[in-house]
This record gives sequence, C-alpha cells and structure tokens, in this order.
Amino acid sequence: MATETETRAIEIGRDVVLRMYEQMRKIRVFEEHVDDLYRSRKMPGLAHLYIGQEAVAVGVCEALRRDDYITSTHRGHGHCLAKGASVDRMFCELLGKEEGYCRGKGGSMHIADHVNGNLGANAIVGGSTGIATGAAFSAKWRGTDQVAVCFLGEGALGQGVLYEVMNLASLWKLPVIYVCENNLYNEYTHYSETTAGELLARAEAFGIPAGEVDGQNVRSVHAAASSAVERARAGGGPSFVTASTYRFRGHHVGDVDRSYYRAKDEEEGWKTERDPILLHHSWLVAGGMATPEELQRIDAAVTAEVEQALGHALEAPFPEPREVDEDVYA
Ligand SMILES: Cc1ncc(C[n+]2csc(CCOP(=O)(O)OP(=O)(O)O)c2C)c(N)n1
Repeated sequence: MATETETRAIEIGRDVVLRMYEQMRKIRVFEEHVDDLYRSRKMPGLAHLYIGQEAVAVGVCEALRRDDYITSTHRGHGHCLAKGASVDRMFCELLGKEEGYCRGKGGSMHIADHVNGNLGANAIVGGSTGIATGAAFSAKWRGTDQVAVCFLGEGALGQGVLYEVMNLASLWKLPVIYVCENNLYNEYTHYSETTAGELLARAEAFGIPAGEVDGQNVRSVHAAASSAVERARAGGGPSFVTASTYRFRGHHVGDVDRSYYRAKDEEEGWKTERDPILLHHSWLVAGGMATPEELQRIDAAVTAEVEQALGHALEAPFPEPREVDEDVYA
C-alpha cells in the first residue's frame, strides 16, 4: 500500500514533482559554483553551503504561496532560491555587485528578497525565530491568511528567544511553522553534545504539534509542510517539524578537513545513499514520472541558467565607492 507521502506526491502531480527536482538541481549547481568562487578567490568572505539539504528548502517552499513568508539562517542560499530568488541577483550579492539583493553590501548571510516573501537570512543563530513569529503575528493581525516558515538549524535549539516566541505563537495561535533542519552538527560539534533531551519535546511542551520527517525525501518534506501550512492557514496555529538531514560539505567553504569531528565513512554514506537529488531522480524514473533523458534535459537547462547568471555577475559593476555607507544600518 502507498504511504501517505507517496499518495500525496501522486496527487500533487507531475509538474510539482518535476519542479522540485529542478529546484534542487538549481541549488546544487549554484552552490558548487559558490565553492569554486571561494577557492578561486573571486568571492569576498565565506559561505555556508547547503549541499545535501536541498530537499528541505524545496519541499517546504513548494508548499508555500509567493506571499507567504520565510526567514532563513547563515546557511540560506537554498532557502532563497527555493522561495523564488533569481540566480543572477544571488551571485551578484555574493560578489559584492550593485545588482545584488542588498546592493552587494550584505553578502551570503544577509540576503533578503521581500518580493518573494523572504524576510532574510540571518547570521545570528536563532535570530530569525523572532522575525518569523513577528511576521506570523502581523499576518494574523492584518487578517490575511499568509503563513510564515522559520528555517532554523538544530544549533538554534539552544537559543532562549526560540522558547519565548514558541510560547507566544502557541498562546496566540500564530500561523508559523518552525522547520528545524537537523544536519547533526553545530559547527564542529555533534548535536548530542549540545542538546539535552528529546528535540520534539521542546515544542510539545508549549502545546505545539511536532513531528519528524526524512529531510532527504523531498516528497515527505512537502507532505509534512503542506499539512502544517493547511493547519496554519485555517487558524490552527503553529507547528514544529524536524527534518533529518546532513550537510555534505564543511560548516563553511573553508572547513575542508573534517576528519577531526566526523568520520569520512559517515560523509560517504550520506553522499552515496542519502543524496536527496539522486533519491528523487530514482523515484521519478521508477514511477514512470520522467525518463532519464527528460531529467538530463532539466539538468542541462539548469546548468546553462546558472552559468549564464554567473557570467553576468562576474561582469556586473560594483556599487560606486561614494555609496559605501548607503543602505547600511549596522
Ligand atoms: C548567537 C550565535 N552564537 C554563535 C554563533 C556562531 N555560529 C555560527 S553557525 C553556528 C552553528 C549553527 O549550527 P546549526 O544551527 O545547527 O546550523 P548549521 O550550521 O548546522 O546549518 C554557530 C555556533 C552565531 N552565529 N550566533
């Protein structure tokens, strides 16, 4: 018998499952180029790559409308792209160019895209939990049916603000969904060394329904997110979801030798057996949703789009030096 996730995946249709494949590929190709930009010293600063976690951003954002809100983290490129950001402007921002989302002055960890409901990445671990909950409060106060999704890493479970806002979200039945991406490590420390007790119990203590989902299965993530979104839109209040996932690369692009904090075999196991894009690819082909040739065409189109955007960004102008203190608030 088909699982609930698979039944939903078939119901949502071919367009959606193919778009989710395309979006995951786009994030992967984008991030691989970001790594190259860092290594070739063309990008100022660092970036925290999302490779390996693509199914979480894509499965969740596919369940949202354009006018719904998200808040993101220091590992935010995947969230931005999944919510509709343009690849050109993303690259421009990372390269400090004027066309970037923050006119080149924010960089990787501060990209916001209000037109698509993205209230911003955030370098402060847990910092966006208050912003997402505030956005949900605003939606409720204004009488809209928008929802807000707060992406957070499991490292943010140690931040007090999360518990203040979950308390209010539950009391006021706010349309907010906390999506905790548990990629097992907070920087270079396994989460079991920083996080006491059961993760889900933390939300349940506030009366918030909480569940865990396989973060490498984009259809499961989409199904879980869709249920939480339906509940929030209908006035049912907040939800909390942990997505079990893994970052395939370092904590940031410069974290190359990881052997002192996690085993090579562990990384290899996730990359070969739990890659969300390969898993979805196999599912699409096995279920007759797409042929390998169709998926190859999507891959080629995505690669061309990302490479064109990169070429554009590399040539794009920097802001004028006289603008150095414009649009800068801190
Ligand atoms: C308030 C705060 N404390 C510490 C840091 C330094 N820091 C940056 S990322 C990070 C780990 C975050 O882990 P997690 O939330 O699990 O996200 P992941 O990096 O695994 O995606 C830490 C401690 C910070 N940016 N903000």
